[in-house]
Amino acid sequence: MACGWFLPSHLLQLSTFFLGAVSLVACGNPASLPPASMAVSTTAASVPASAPATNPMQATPQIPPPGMDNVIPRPASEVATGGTFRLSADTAIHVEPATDELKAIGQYLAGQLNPATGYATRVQATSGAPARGSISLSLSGADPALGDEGYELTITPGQVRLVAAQPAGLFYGVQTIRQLLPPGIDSASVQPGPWVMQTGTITDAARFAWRGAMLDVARHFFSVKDVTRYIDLLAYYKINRLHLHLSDDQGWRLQIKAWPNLTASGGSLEVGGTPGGYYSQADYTTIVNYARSRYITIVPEIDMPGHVNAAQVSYPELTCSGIAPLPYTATSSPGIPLCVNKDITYAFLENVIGELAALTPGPTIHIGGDEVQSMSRPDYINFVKRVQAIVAANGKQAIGWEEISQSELLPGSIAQHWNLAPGPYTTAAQQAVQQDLIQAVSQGTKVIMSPADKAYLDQKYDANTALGLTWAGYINVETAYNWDPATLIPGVTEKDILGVEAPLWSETLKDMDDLEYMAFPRILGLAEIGWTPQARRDWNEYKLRLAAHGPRLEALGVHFYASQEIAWP
Ligand code: TNX
Repeated sequence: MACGWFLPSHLLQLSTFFLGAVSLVACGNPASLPPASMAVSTTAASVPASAPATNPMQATPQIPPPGMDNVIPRPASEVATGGTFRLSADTAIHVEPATDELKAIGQYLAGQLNPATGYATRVQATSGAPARGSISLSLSGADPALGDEGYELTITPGQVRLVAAQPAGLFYGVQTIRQLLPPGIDSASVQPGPWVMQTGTITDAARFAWRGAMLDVARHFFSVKDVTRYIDLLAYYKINRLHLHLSDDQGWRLQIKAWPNLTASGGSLEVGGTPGGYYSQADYTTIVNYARSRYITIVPEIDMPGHVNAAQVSYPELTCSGIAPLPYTATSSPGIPLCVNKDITYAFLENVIGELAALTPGPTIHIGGDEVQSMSRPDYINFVKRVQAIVAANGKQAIGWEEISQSELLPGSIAQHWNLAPGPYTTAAQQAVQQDLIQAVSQGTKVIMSPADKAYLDQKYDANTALGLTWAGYINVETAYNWDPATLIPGVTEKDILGVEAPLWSETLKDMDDLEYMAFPRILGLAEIGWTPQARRDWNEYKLRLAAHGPRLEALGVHFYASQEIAWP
């Protein structure tokens, strides 16, 4: 690529979005509200599962009953045996062995069931056969082929028995148990039941090890409470990575003790000029630990060498001129990168990455690397090399957006594909980046697939979506579901792919309702792409399972987009 820096189409489009919004507001038009007919926001208490809302305009669809065929992501295999198991006030959850970790998984399950059942289901240590009517979670006798995340669930009229080789497998099996119960189980208040499950056996394991979501907390800040709610919802669909985009032009969101202005000054605003916010190191640790209790690894990103205006506002010495830029609260990018030839830049990065690595138990640190304007290719390549070395010196692996594959990558470094899939709309510069990606893959680099025209949750569903952008095209529920990561880029095949990730950029998303509206239901499709064998995925079949999940999302109070592609009950 002859210095292939391009002005990304999303940057051009963002300015248009906000100019449009400003002029509409000036006319008194509530342009930022989603159309009422599309927003589904109900509290758990207002929609009892036994009395789902009906729309007389829609034909009654064929909805599979809660059962073996009702799980998202679809399990690798299931066999129904035609009977039923009934959860009762006498049901106990047995764990074996009774380690703290298994007791915590048992307690988590009890915590998911008790609000809706009204029972006081408790966790017991087991030695010997668990009592009739119980749910048992066990690590003994598991087939090692179940791997790190797989499980086997056997339901008979007398017992629910979940076995896995590792605790994570039990946690994912617990999500399946929740989904095999009627949708009212997800309510925060007592529901009528009965709490019946179909009998049979599910043997299940993940297709990909990396099943991720990304949240941009830099363009708009999201509180610890918001992030932990998102974590809970992601866990329900067996997602196991949450990538936090912690810094960008508009805000720096993580306290760094050696460079306090980053948050004092760089964290104070967000897009639109409203007050921003940041996570103290204690807040960040709260998020990390909460995620860990849901078997989700936090992947922190500090974007560099571009998208750094907030850092440069806080510390002008990070620019080549030494002059502080103005705070940036629009949605494009001022495009001034870190000064790659100054020593202080690397002193800064050693401190930032050092503190971040010490706070992060997960193995990976995301170094951004995207959309760098006004820097030569040799400078960029050299910068990526130096930053990879800093990450490695702190005992971590580096991940970067796919542009980093222009540089020589260390073994263990990971590239995240995001540009449009190759095709008629791919620019020459994007194609050049993809050639570099294919080259890196041929030398052993692993890839996370986040193609913008399929996996980007900030893109509008269709022309009627009030929130979001369109630079990568409209992404309806079908488009978000109907693709296979292993056949998207010639030269990047199943063995090269660590997994998938759905980024949620927040230029246009101000709060949790906005976030949920764009993420749900598309993130369920991404979760299934990451988990389910490709041969078990079919849009026409998935549509029915997704429809049956509508009442679950309602019971959870999720402000999802009730797309007309789906025949919701
Ligand atoms: C591109 S994807 C970006 C982000 C924007 C996003 C908006 C990537 C690596 N960079 O800075 O927020 O598009 O869709």
